[in-house]
This record gives sequence, C-alpha cells and structure tokens, in this order.
Amino acid sequence: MPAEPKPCCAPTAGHQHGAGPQDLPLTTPSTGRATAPTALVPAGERSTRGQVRIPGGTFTMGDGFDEGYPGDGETPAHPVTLAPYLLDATAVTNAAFATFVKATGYVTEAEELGLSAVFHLAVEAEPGDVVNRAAGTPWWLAVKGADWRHPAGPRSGIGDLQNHPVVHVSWRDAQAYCRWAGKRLPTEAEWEHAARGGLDGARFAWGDELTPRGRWQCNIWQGTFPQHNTVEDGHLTTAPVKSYTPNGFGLFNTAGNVWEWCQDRFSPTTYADRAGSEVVDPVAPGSEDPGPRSGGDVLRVMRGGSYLCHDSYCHRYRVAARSSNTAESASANIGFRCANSEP
Ligand SMILES: [Ca+2]
Ligand SMILES: [Ca+2]
Ligand SMILES: [Cu+2]
Repeated sequence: MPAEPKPCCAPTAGHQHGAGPQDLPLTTPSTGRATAPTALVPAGERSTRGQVRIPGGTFTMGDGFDEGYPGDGETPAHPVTLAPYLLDATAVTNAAFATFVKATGYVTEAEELGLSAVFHLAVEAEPGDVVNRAAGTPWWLAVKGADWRHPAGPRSGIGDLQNHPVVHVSWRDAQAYCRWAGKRLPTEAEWEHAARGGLDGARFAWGDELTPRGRWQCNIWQGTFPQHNTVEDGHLTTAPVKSYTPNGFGLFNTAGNVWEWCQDRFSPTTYADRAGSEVVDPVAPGSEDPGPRSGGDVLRVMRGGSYLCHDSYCHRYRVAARSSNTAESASANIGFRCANSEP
C-alpha cells in the first residue's frame, strides 16, 4: 500500500498541468482544445425525477478508522448537520445523457478534445488511435475518439449500455447537464451523508465488512491490479446503474462503478479547516461554477471510487474516501449523479 496518496484510478486529463504521476497528457501539439459554442445550455425547470428524499440531521463526516491516505484529508471525522435534500437514486445513465445531448446539442469536453482516457484492458480502438500512456499510471491510455458515446474507444458504442453510467464527462459537462435537467450537483457533505444510508460511522455504505456472507456489494476490482481481473463481482468496467443492493436510503452504486463529481472545490485540509466550528450545510469556499469552460484547472471533489479500485492500490471505495480531479478532466470511470434542494 502506498504511503503517499496515489492518484488512484482516475487520470487527470488537463493539458495545463505539470507532469505528475496522475497526469495523462491528453492534448497533442497539433490538436489543442477547440472552442465550445454549445457549452451554455438553457436552464431547465426544477425536476426531482428519479430522486430520493434524503433526511436531514447530523452525521459524522470523515474517516473514523484512520485508514485513509493521509493526503486525501479524510480526517478529522466531525459532526455535520444538513437540511433535507434530494439525490438521484442512480448515476446519470447513457440514456439520460443522450436525451440531454439531443435536446441541447451539447458537446462534451472529451469530444472537443478528440480523445479521452480508457483503461488498457478495455480499449476498443485501432492501434493508431492509442496516442499516449500515462507515465505513473500506465494502465490509462489516451484514446482518440473515446468519448461518452464510445466509452472504450471508436470501435465501442453505448447500444448495450443505455442503463450504464455515462462516463468521459468532466465536472463542467456535469454542470451543463444539471443546468438543463433542473438539478444540481450534490455537495461533498450531501454525497457522503447520502452514501452512508443512515449507517453513521460505518466503513462502507452497507456496513463494516467488504463482502458480507461472501457477497460483493459493489463493482470494484478483484484479482491482480492492473493486469488480471477475476471479475468476481460481474464487471470489468461499468455495471448497470441499478446493480447490487441499494443502501439504506435507496441509493445504488455509491461505492465503486464510477467516480461521482461533487460541487465542492477539493482541498486536503477541508475537514481540518472546520475544526471547532459548527458545520451546517457546508460547501468548500469558492465552489461556485465559474461558468462554461472556465476554471478548468480547479480541483473538484470526486467520491465513491470506481471499477478500478482495489485494496492493493486504491481503497477509495470506503464511504469516507475522498478524491479529486480537475474540472476539465474526463475518463472512462468518472460520472455523476444530481441533487436538488427542497423547495
Ligand atoms: Ca468489477
Ligand atoms: Ca460510485
Ligand atoms: Cu480507486
């Protein structure tokens, strides 16, 4: 287990970042990023379709077991009080995202860029379409033509994946979808409270044991990462959004499957900074959406882990686990679900 926080299983796709182990250079000198005439979508009427009411109250946010990666800032565990709110029962599906794109003509950042990150065992592309390999995370390949409609590359499609989570969507893509859908992203606190499903202080969304009675409760990695996946849980990459038993609040797949964007700016000191104050409906300072195609290099919180998480490398399928990526990043294991405030 790495002593230092690892970039986990999601590459940073930004082009303005220095070479870190998580940085997958996703621009080529000749292409660059196109302009985004469709980035501003019309705001939809508030909708609670597919959402579950999450009770308010006080819960313990953070890692009470002290088993997170130190640099992730999962501690100190601290009380947080939330008003009731609503949250999608599942991650946004390919079918739902297709409806959004059909209505708005929206073009995702990965489509503008012309490439995105695909896990090496899942690539469906001509060899010439694989244009880069992440230095510190060589299982991530930059694949030309990988986008939400072609999650594994140009030779893949979403025909059979309508009820799978949409992937290759950046935080800014998620903002656009939320705006159109009459919804918003959850705050990080809302996400964790909801994912806990009423089990205050538990390690996972379903309890403290990873596989109670030997049964998998989420879609992560089994076998030897990153070469051999025994697929005991049934899935090498994404699973349908209603796989496995929902948690105590009726939410599916908060753990594993795909990372989920939250509204908050990420900081490893978010929890430490709150020490000694009463924390009510928190959101990190400066978390507002700066507008279409702005703030691409701002780190945003991702929660829940993905199908690539494995105890040997990244145990961020624990409910307290935190991660982040830049607002412009997208990859084959990042999606989102939407929230709403009560009227
Ligand atoms: Ca799996
Ligand atoms: Ca998830
Ligand atoms: Cu992970």
